Amino acid sequence: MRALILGGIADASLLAAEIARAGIDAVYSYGGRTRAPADQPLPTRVGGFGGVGGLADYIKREAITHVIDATHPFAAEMSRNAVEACAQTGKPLIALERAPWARAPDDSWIEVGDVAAAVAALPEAPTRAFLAIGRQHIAPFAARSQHAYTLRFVDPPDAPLPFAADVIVSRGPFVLDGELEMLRNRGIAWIVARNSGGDGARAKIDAARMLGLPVIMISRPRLPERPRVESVADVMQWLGHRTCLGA
Ligand code: 3Y8
Ligand code: NAP
Repeated sequence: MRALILGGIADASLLAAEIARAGIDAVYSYGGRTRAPADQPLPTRVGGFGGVGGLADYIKREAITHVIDATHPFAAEMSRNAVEACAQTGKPLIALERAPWARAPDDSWIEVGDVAAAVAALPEAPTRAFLAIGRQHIAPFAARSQHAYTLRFVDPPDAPLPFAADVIVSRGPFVLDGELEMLRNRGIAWIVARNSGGDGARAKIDAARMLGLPVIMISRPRLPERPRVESVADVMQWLGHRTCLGA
């Protein structure tokens, strides 16, 4: 057995630790979005494969027997490529995908389908908005430059921003007290977030509820059907290994 983990988020790191503990031969793959991604207890590769064909070639060349798509729910292109490449090579694929956050009764969410709809959902009158969607998707907000924006990136910006904004450089995972303090100190009145799910980014959603702030919540892209589990233990079972996590 040789597993390929398409990683890049906290759950994938937890899986890598279990796979290493089980002594399974595996490779961890980052997309190469950040300057210094977290170390993994497995051989690691960084960067794209070169589309579906590149991934299929990699699977064959590296004698990969199992593919685990543990990428972020918004990493739609990678997930689609994995479905296609595994179909072409006949290798089994499973997705480790955390459940989306469910709106709580006292959440004030405006649910939208994409970034353009999120921009349109902001008020006309100037306000103060926190965009917690990384750097890849902020350019469309230049159309609403009347607002005072706070952005949060993993790495310092390496190019001029498409509009004036305050930038917080922090890789997370984030905690409630820190989010409450940041939102209060900056007088944030609106939050734009993606429904990532998981614990690493939900603190801002809980803080928004406590402060009574509206959240423009971008829902997840549609992905092709593929086997999907929500826990590391389920992936280990799929690989035929019991895990020290129990269950
Ligand atoms: C490179 C790996 C860990 C580290 C943390 C999780 C938690 C924080 C929530 C906010 C939202 C956002 C962003 C976010 C979360 C964790 C986890 C998670 C959101 C790292 C990582 C990589 C990336 C890539 C990066 C994206 C960006 C997205 C920032 C490592 C730290 C906004 C997603 O500057 C950039 O270009 C950043 C790009 C893709 C989304 C985007 O589209 O811009 N993640 N994040 C992965 C790779 O190269 O393959 O560097 O060590 C992983 C983490 N990101 O492991 O505990 O959910 O697991 N990351 C979003 O919308 O939710 C932050 O600020 O409140
Ligand atoms: P994406 O748009 O779906 O991927 C675009 C291309 O990046 C893919 O086609 C692939 O290139 C390459 N790629 C993405 N993930 C890869 C991986 N793990 N290993 C090797 N190549 C990868 O993905 P994204 O939204 O930019 O996310 C990039 C990475 O950041 C992913 O690993 C994801 O888990 C992580 N991340 C993303 C988010 C988010 O909000 N999007 C949040 C946290 C972490 P080729 O076609 O050349 O193979």
